[in-house]
Amino acid sequence: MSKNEVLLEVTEKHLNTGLRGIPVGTCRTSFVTPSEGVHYCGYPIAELAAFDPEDIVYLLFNKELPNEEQSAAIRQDLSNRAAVPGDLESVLKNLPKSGHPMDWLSVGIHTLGMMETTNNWKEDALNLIARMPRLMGLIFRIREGRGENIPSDDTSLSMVERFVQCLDLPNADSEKMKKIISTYLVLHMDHGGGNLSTFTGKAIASSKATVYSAMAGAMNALSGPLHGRANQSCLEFVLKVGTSDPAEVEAFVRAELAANRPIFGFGHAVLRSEDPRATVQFELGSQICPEDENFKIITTLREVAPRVLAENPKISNPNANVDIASGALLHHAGLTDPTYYTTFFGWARVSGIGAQIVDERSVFRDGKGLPIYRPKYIAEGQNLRHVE
Ligand code: NMX
Ligand code: MLT
Repeated sequence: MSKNEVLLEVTEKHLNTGLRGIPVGTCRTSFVTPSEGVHYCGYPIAELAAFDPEDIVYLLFNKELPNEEQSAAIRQDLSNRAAVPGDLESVLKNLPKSGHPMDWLSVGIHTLGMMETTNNWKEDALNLIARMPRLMGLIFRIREGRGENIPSDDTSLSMVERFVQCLDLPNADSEKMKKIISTYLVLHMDHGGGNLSTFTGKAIASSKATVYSAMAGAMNALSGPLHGRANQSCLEFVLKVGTSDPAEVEAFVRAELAANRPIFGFGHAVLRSEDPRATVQFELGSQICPEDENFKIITTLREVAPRVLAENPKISNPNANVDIASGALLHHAGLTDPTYYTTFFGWARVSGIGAQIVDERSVFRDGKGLPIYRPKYIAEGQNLRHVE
């Protein structure tokens, strides 16, 4: 389908395609175009990348950028909501360390919901956003065996500062870390209505399950290697490549394809050019860590892989996606274990999914909210034209 074409008639060829291209609703927070990528409330993502995450939370919930007063107010509001209720730490301390960090994130969100739910969509969504930095910091510290004497949460700090303070990583350049995480959060907050984790979260919420249950389910969707976990796989891949020599990188890419393994960090269901979220991260990397070995490898991959992937006509988009560069930047910031990378994607996405759930549950249909999700499946062999 071309960029502006909207499918008005579903035929057999659209069945069993993962709903690809089939319009199912409207989205007030963001849209994605094949050539220019995601826009939050009409703003192309590259124009927003340098904003603080708090201002983008305001944008997604209010559909306009905040003025100075509104910006101060959203910071204050999120600070007021930041205290984590109950004894979250002791629950996390009893989780199996062998579990993936994304499973911890999902359980952590579910646990927060069991401790306190207001049953007001917006209240719960904003409370969860405000509590994510502490949850993230606790997950890192407890899993790493640094679960004792965790500094208490200084809720007057920004969201990113609260995470960095809780993490308290020895020898890390905390200013660089804050810049990299802040940009990461803004770039990953939302991506239209139909990406798998957002769609899953909204589908769960349509049963009037809580924001917390919906978000825990959304995190499970995000944890798959074809969706959010591609950023983990991508850095593991980069570490395996181990060279920025173009000929060796090309040989590596070809060998992966021959072994039927995906080239992580390339391709997209909707985009048909390089994802601007990747472009922004490459620009950031060339400012802050041009000599970093992993950054050099992804720079070579960005040149080599699209050319090799384009040889296969069934690949709709051979270009770099959002996951190509984020791992190299996080690694440079001192976060060297790739298994944690998708938790940052999840942390960011809680804002976009939360805002979309609030819209679907309490704004659409004059405030009544959408009905429960219930798409139709056709019995195998039945002719679509003869159904109903
Ligand atoms: N490496 C190898 N094969 C690929 C790639 C790739 N990077 N991209 C697409 N293909 C294959 C795909 O598996 C499919 O094969 P088959 O027909 O055998 O099922 C074929 O090309 C056609 O796929 P497309 O229509 O181009 O893409 P689709 O919409 O099905 O999938 C992705 C999109 C993103 C899942 C796919 O491009 C992919 O697997 N990329 C690598 C993993 C990745 O980087 N994922 C992160 C996506 C971004 N995110 O945040 O979620
Ligand atoms: C996302 O950010 O969710 C990914 O790019 C996947 C998608 O949009 O389908």
